[in-house]
This record gives sequence, C-alpha cells and structure tokens, in this order.
Amino acid sequence: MLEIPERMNAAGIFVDRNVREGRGDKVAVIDTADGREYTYAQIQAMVNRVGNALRDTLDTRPEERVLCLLLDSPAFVASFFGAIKIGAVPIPTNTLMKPPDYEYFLNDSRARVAIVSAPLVPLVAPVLKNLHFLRHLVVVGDAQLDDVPLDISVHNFELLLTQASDRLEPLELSKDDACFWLYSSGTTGFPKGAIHLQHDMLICAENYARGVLDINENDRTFSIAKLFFAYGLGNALYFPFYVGATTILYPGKPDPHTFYRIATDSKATLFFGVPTAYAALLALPEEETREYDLSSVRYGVSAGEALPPALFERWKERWGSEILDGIGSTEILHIFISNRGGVVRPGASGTLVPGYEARIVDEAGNDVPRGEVGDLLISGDSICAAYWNKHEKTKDTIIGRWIRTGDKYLQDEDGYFHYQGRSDDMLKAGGIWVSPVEVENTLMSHPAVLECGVVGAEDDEGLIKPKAYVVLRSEYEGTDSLRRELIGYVKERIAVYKYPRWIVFVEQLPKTATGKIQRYKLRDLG
Ligand code: 3UK
Repeated sequence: MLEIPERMNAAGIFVDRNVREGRGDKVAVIDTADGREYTYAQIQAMVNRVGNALRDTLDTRPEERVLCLLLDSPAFVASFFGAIKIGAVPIPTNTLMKPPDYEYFLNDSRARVAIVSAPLVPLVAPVLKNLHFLRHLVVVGDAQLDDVPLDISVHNFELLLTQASDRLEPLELSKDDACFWLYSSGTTGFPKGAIHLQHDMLICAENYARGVLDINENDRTFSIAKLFFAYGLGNALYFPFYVGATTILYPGKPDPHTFYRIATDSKATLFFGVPTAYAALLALPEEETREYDLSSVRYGVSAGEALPPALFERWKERWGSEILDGIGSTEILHIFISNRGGVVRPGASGTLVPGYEARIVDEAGNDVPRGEVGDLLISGDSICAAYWNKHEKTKDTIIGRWIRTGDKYLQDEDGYFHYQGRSDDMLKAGGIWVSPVEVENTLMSHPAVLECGVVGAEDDEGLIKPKAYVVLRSEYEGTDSLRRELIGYVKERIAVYKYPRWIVFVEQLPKTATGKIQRYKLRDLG
C-alpha cells in the first residue's frame, strides 16, 4: 500500500527524491528537438531556478496560478514542478486552441504569470489587452511582441533562469493543498478548471503506472498525447519521474513517420497513443515502415476514446506488442479501468485499476444487475477536489466519494467493463473533447446557415469524428464549394480538431415539441 505523508510537496517527491536516492546522474529527459539529454540533477537545478525566479523575481505566492502554455520540452517540466515547489499552482494548457479560449483561461484562473513557448505567443498576443489579472508573460525562446499593455511585463525564460539560484527547498504543504489545475470542456458553457491536489499524482503513479504497467527505473516513456493533457502528463512526466525512468519529449506536430523514428531511435519501452494515432501509424504501408524497430516496446497504451479491436490486432501482428486500452478522465486524473498484459479483451476497457471502485447505476441511482448498461460512477483518491468557481457543476459531478464519469458502461461476468457511449452529447475526436454545441454555434454564425445539428459519426477506422447536418437559408445552394467554405470557416474560428469531417445538407432537423434538436435521431441517420 502506498503511504501518503500528511505534509508533502509533490515536486519534492517526483523530482528531489530521485537525486536524494542516487539517481542524479540518470537521464530524466531526452529532448528530441535537439537531441539533448538532461539528468535528474540537471532537471532539479532547472526546477529550482524556475521556482526561485517565480517566487523572488515575479513575486509569485503560494496558491497563485501559473498558466503554462508550453510545447513538450524541458521548460515544461521545469515550469510545472518549479511552480509546485513554491506552492504555486501550474495550469498546463492545451496548445491547440484559439485566442478567445486563452483569454477565458487566463481571466477565469486569475493567473498572474503565464509561461509561453515562443511559437505559441501569437495565440495569446491578441488578447493581452483583455486580461484582468496577468502581470508577467514569460517567453521561452524569442518572440516578437508589440503593444503589450503597461501592466504586463514580458520576460525571457532563459534569462530569468540564469539570474536565479539553482538551490531551493520545496515548500512544505498539506497533501490536500491544490497542486495543479487542468481545464476540461463540457457540452455547454465554458471549460471547467479541475483542481487537483498534491497527493493525486502519487495515487495514479502507484495505482496505474506501477500497478498495471509495472513501470520501473529502466523504462523509457514516449507519449504521442502531449503533456498538457491529463493523459500525457502522467505518461511522459510524473510516471517516469515516480520511478526515476527516462522520458522522451517531442515538441512537434503529429506525424506517423516521426513517431516511429523517435520510438525506434530512443528504444522506447512504453508507448502511449490515442486510437486515431494508432490508426495513422498502422495506415502506413509496410514497405514504408521496414526501417523501424519497435521491439523495445513492452506495451502500447491507448486511451481518450475506445480502441477498435481491429487496431489492437493489427498492431500486435505488425509490432508484437499489446496495446492496453484503458479509460481515464481529467477529473480522475488518469486511467482507472484498464486492460492488463496477457489478458487483454479487445473492444473492452478492461478491469478496475487497484485503488478504484466502480458502480454502474440506473437513473434512480440504484446499481443495475451485472451485464446491464448504466451510468459509471468511480471512487478513488485521485479525483479532483472541485471545479474552480463552478459550484453547481461540481455538485452535479462529484457526489461524496463518487464521481459521475458521464459514460455508459456494462460489466460482464468476468469483471470486464465495456464502453457503451456517453450519457451527454459530447464526442471525442482524436481523443480530444468536441462539444457539438460549440461547432453548431460556429456554423450558425455563417450567413448561409439557417440551423444545424452536429453529432459523432464513425470513419473508416471505426473512430468517431464530428458530422454536421445543415439547413441552408433559402438563397443558398448546397454545393461542394459551400461545403469547403463552411469547413474552412469553422477551422478558422475554433480549435481545428473540431471541424466537421462531413457536411450533409438537409431540408429540416428532427426536433422536440419544444424545438430542441434531437441529436440522437441525427446519430441514427448514420
Ligand atoms: C472518454 C474513453 C472509451 C470517456 C484521459 C487517460 O481521455 C481522458 O480524459 P478526458 O477528460 O476525457 C474523459 C472521457 O473520455 N474515454 C477516455 N478513455 C476512453 N472512452 N474508452 C477509453 N479507453 O468518455 C471519458 O469519460 O479528455 C485518458 C488518462 C487521463 C485522461 N484524462
């Protein structure tokens, strides 16, 4: 059993402990951007410099939020743990969003400091004038910035670090102090900041990474899912750091050849992807992948959305390793139901991860009989404390020790859990949330669109992608060029992974008596 100390600091456990226990010279991070390797001692020094710079130069106090809009890099690692080490609360943030999204994250969280990778600066620059609380913008690398409001000062990350001491003791906190936030989106309304506590990462590392993956010091992790996702943060940061293993970071865009090349060259032992990424990797013809060697991989891991059985079979046949599908969530922090090596049931999410309990309940909250579908509730000690400033949403989601996952599940006679869909209209594209309402509202703002309904539809690989049913205003015609225009229009306005992959022009939409679109009827249209 894992013992969680009453007083602790997660950075002390995940960073300092490695050096204290003699792993200072072990490689902690390989940055594939330039091939540089960083030992645990070097990472610790960098973490300390960030902590000192935040506290002494930028006057960051405990509990203050530090928004991290960062590519996967040593700077991410140092910013995340550096903030935690002084009791501040980092917010790893999705790098694929649009400027208005960042305006919301920065104002909602009241972050006083934002640390931003230079290539991502253009995403926040246009909204700086609308920020009420930001005082310091720290840029990693060089970026051009004009018209910065007077109350925001711009700093260079590297320079701040050079001027800061590399020695820092972690601030002693309660195991139940806030540690970091992660934003998660729902069907309607703004994203919710899930507040995770100091002990949460320990629970996931012990229960899942050690309990299911048997992670150890000799592992080399490579995650296609970026560090700003709850999934990637565990996979490629606090899992390997929990045991003093090595993580391989890649700051670039998704590309199957690059993924294969990195996994081959770095001899990754744990490979983490989402179903869409596995589909793209397997879509390359064998002649094109002969030069790659994945024999070092102990397990592939898949999460974010259900892994179609065909992808499991094709991967195993091609590369020899099993893909362990597991379900996790931002609120629970990581995977709580998972397949295990040797006993995988393709198509199922697996069995409970140690440390978690599950209930499947009907609408009245009573347990359904084995084999029947109901709403999945989970209990376990990595669940977030609350959503920031969203008391009603918190109460709807977290019920005492239990949390509503929003998923429909059934458990079979052998204890395996089978995913049966969402209980709301949310869908996942490439493992990332898409709200049909947001896509609909965006389409509706185009002059040609009278009304529309967006649902998930299966592509050729059996993976879900957004599909739009559109009723046009009478003066417009449903042509291919209008289809392309609407797609381009959506891509420009909201995060690109949300655009409809198909647009069907229809005369009318199925509606309830009160005029609400019946998305389930659209889904049945296929
Ligand atoms: C869905 C799955 C079927 C499900 C996540 C691993 O995805 C993660 O977190 P999110 O908050 O989404 C959570 C929701 O996504 N889902 C995730 N995995 C599966 N559905 N099969 C799966 N294997 O609806 C769940 O409620 O983005 C995944 C680790 C940490 C995570 N945060």
